[in-house]
Formats: sequence, C-alpha cells, structure tokens
Amino acid sequence: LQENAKEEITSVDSMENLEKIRVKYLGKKGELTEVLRGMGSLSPEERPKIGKVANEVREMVESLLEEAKKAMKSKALEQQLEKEAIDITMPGKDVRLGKKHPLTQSMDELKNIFIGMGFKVAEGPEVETVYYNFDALNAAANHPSRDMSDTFYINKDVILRTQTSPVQVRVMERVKPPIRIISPGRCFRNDTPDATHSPMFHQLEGLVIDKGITLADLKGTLEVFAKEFLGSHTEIKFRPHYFPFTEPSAEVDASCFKCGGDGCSFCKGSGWIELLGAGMVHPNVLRNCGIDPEIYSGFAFGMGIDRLTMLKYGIDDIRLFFENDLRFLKQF
Ligand code: FA5
Repeated sequence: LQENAKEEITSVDSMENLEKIRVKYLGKKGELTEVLRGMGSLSPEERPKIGKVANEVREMVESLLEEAKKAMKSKALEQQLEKEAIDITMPGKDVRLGKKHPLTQSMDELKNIFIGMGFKVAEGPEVETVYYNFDALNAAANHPSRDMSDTFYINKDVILRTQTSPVQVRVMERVKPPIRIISPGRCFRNDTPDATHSPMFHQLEGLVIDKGITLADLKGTLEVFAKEFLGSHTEIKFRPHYFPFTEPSAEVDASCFKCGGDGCSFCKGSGWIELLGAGMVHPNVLRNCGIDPEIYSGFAFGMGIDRLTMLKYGIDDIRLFFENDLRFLKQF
C-alpha cells in the first residue's frame, strides 16, 4: 500500500489528481482508513504492531502528499514568473516630455528681466469696464479705438480689454507711489486675423511712478530690456507718437538683430523694428487716480508679446501660436 501510494504521488501531474489520491488512501472510505478500521478484529497481540505500522504508513503518505503539494505550488509559481518575466535589456519606449508654449516662455523671460530691475507683477481682469480701459486713460469720447469695429463689447459699460493699460489705473488707485509694476496678460481686439494680427493677443504693460522720474529713466529701462531680450548688440530708438494716456508719447524701435541692420524680411530693409508704445504718464491719468502730478511723475510702456516672440524666433505668422500644431510647438 505504501509503495503504491508513493508511486502514485510521485507521478501525479495536477492538484486535482493529488486530491484524488488523498481521498483514495486517507479519505473516509480510503484504503488505509479501511485497514485502521479493521483493527478491531485483530488479536490484542497483533493490534499494537499493526497499529504502529498503519500509523507510520499514514504519516508517510501524509508527508508525501504535503511535499508533492508544495512542489507543485512552487512549480506553478515558477511557470508564472517565467511567463510574466520582463526583459530589462529591451530598449525603453520614448517618454515624450511636454514643453511650455513659446508665448509662456517669452512671458516668463520678460517677467524675469523686469523682476531683475525691481518690478513687481500685477494683474487685472480681462473683462474690463469702459471706464478703466478708456475713460480713466484719458481717451477722448470719440476716440476711434472705442468703436464697436475695434472693441468687443459685452454691454455698453463692459468690454474685453483692448490693452493691458487699465491695470495701470487699477494699481495707481490702490497703491501709493513709489510704484514699479509690470502686467502681462491677454488682450482682445476686433481685428481680422492675418499674419501679424490676432483677435486675442498678449501685451506686457510697465508702469513706474515716483518723484523725479524722467524720460531718461524710461529710455534706460527699455534699453536694458531690449539688450537682455533680443541680444546685447541691440539698440533702440524713440519715434514721436500719440497715446491719450502719455505725454510725450513714443513708439520704440529696436535695431534689427536678424540682419545687423543690413535689411531683411523682418525689418523690410529698414534696419529697425517697432517694439512697443511708451511715454510719460499724462497728468490727467495721474489725477484720475488721485496722484498729484505736481509731486509725482512716471513712465509707462506696453509691448505686444506675440509680435516680440515672432521677432525673437523668426516666426512669420502669429496664427501659428494658436493652432496647437505639435510640429510647430515642438520646436521651442
Ligand atoms: C497700446 O495698446 C498701448 N496701450 C501701449 C502703451 C502702453 C503705450 C503704455 C504707452 C504707454 P498699441 O495699440 O500700439 O498700444 O498696441 C501695442 C502692441 O500690441 C502693438 O505694438 C502690437 O505688438 C500689439 N498688438 C496690437 N494689436 C494686436 C493684434 N491684433 N494682434 C497682435 N498684436 C497686437
């Protein structure tokens, strides 16, 4: 019986069959159980001898079963591990890293340049009132930029801001001079999209108010900005201009760093590129904000971030920024 059991157990091939063997020998009607049950009919002398042998056989069969069970379990585990093994020598899949949008990169860079000069960053709402966007900025009641064809009106008093200049007013109303802030953000104009116009674009406003601020301070600040953003060989020049909220006002051009002044598609052969609008804050604007123009003076400037970024990277169409074409975005 022991020999048979041993042979069957060692050649078993599944848990199910192992269980069958256990039942066959040790189950209620098992062969060994029968033997143990038959002990009653044995003589008192035979009983302990046979009993001892039968118990030994039972222990033996039990331990064989246990061993076989263990072996089968570890074999199954091994097979599973082999099946699910990972070949760590295989080359990995590319992890594609996301990047900041080129406009966000420009904005970060611009912020760093001005923060380095002691400016703080201020924010204002994109949905703005006519008062902050036009009236407080000294824009005449019939100024053409107020027209529906230039400005998106929500209602007669509320618009999408056409410039970041209203943030100047909001800051001056709230903060006593000295003031030194920049304000980057989105602006909206009812412009037909083309290579250099988008109905949604980005500006960065700058404002400095203190005692004794002059045009020379404006010039020095913008020179540092232009050299840092476009390259140390960059020069700037001021052209007289008109803005309702500055007096005097200027448009500021940079020497065309793309061609070193020889003329190229960016400066159309002139050697200069328009960068931004700027000027000394108009006394009326200071008064509108409760600042005495007899005591304080200041300058302001506003630049188009989209156009500056186009210039810096040689991008020839503003619409590329907003089409989310990865082939374009991946290059920055
Ligand atoms: C202004 O908006 C003035 N607020 C700037 C200013 C601030 C002057 C402080 C003086 C003192 P302007 O309308 O020129 O100025 O616009 C400034 C810049 O915004 C332009 O040079 C251009 O780069 C950008 N811009 C204007 N309209 C669009 C548009 N539709 N798409 C892309 N960029 C635009």
